[in-house]
Amino acid sequence: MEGTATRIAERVNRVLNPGGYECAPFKVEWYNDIVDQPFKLNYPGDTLAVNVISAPSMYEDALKPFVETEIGCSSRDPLDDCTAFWFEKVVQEFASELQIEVLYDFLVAPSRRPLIIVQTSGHVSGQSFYYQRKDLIEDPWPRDKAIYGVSVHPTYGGWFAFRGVLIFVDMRVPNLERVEPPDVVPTNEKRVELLEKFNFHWKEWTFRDIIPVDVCYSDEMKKYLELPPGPRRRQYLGLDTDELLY
Ligand code: B12
Repeated sequence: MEGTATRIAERVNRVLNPGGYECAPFKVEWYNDIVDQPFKLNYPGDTLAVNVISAPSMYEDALKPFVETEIGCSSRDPLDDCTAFWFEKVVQEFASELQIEVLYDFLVAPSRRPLIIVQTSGHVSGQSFYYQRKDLIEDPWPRDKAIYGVSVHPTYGGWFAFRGVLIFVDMRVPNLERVEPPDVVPTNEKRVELLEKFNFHWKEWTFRDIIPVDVCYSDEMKKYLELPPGPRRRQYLGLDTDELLY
């Protein structure tokens, strides 16, 4: 991997790892080469980007301390506020040297199109393999049925989430070496099982266990994630009625 990009990614990881976040670098062109026109990022192809995920430890290491201290923040979902809080630490880390643009996983254009499709950025960064219907040799679903793709991480299986991409807008890394994501679900049969579980049984969490993992979300974290954003905030404010919220 190119030295500069490695050093930058290591610095980003040093800032983010204590919060349970992990990053990996990629070149914008690796992403732009495969996505359709509306999703392409408007930066030169050899611009450095880093993909950021959260591991299961993010709940204890970042979210809980965050909501206990920063509850006055503005958006509807404390999880998104918490990500913004940690990404801002990265922006500050590089403030005197490099400009960073942040593309959160939850940002959408006025057309509702996501600004970044993180399963693809995760794949090209080598962090997690993105399994799509088009990778299958054969499958059991009707042709016209939309089947969403799902990413699997070699360490966390499905027990992780994408949080966004940081673009180092002035940093060119033409020599960055590409790292392929490990194909941890290599057979057609297992891939069908994975997509079946992700598309039709995702509330049971089972797609996340498609490969054995050492750590998964705690019961408390699962319960938290099952709440819509309003109640998520209320849970931490210790409130139990809607009217107190607004
Ligand atoms: C919109 C959205 C939804 C919608 C629609 C789903 C969809 N995939 O379209 C709905 C509301 C249904 C949904 C539901 C869920 N979602 Co959702 N969703 C998203 C969101 C915001 C955007 C997805 C999107 O619109 N993609 C656009 C389409 C066109 O992309 P695409 O199909 O991948 O096509 C691209 C690729 O094929 C690429 N491409 C082309 N050729 C090649 C070749 C290669 C090799 C590669 C890698 C790529 C590639 O180019 C295409 C675009 O041009 C993402 C976050 C994000 N910002 O990406 C989360 C996301 C996909 N959702 C996620 C999850 C977990 C869920 C739920 C389980 C709910 C939940 N919160 O727990 C459910 C499960 C799905 C279900 N059964 O309903 C996770 C998935 C994590 C993972 N491990 O993959 C994501 C990534 C959120 C996150 N931050 O982690 N979701």
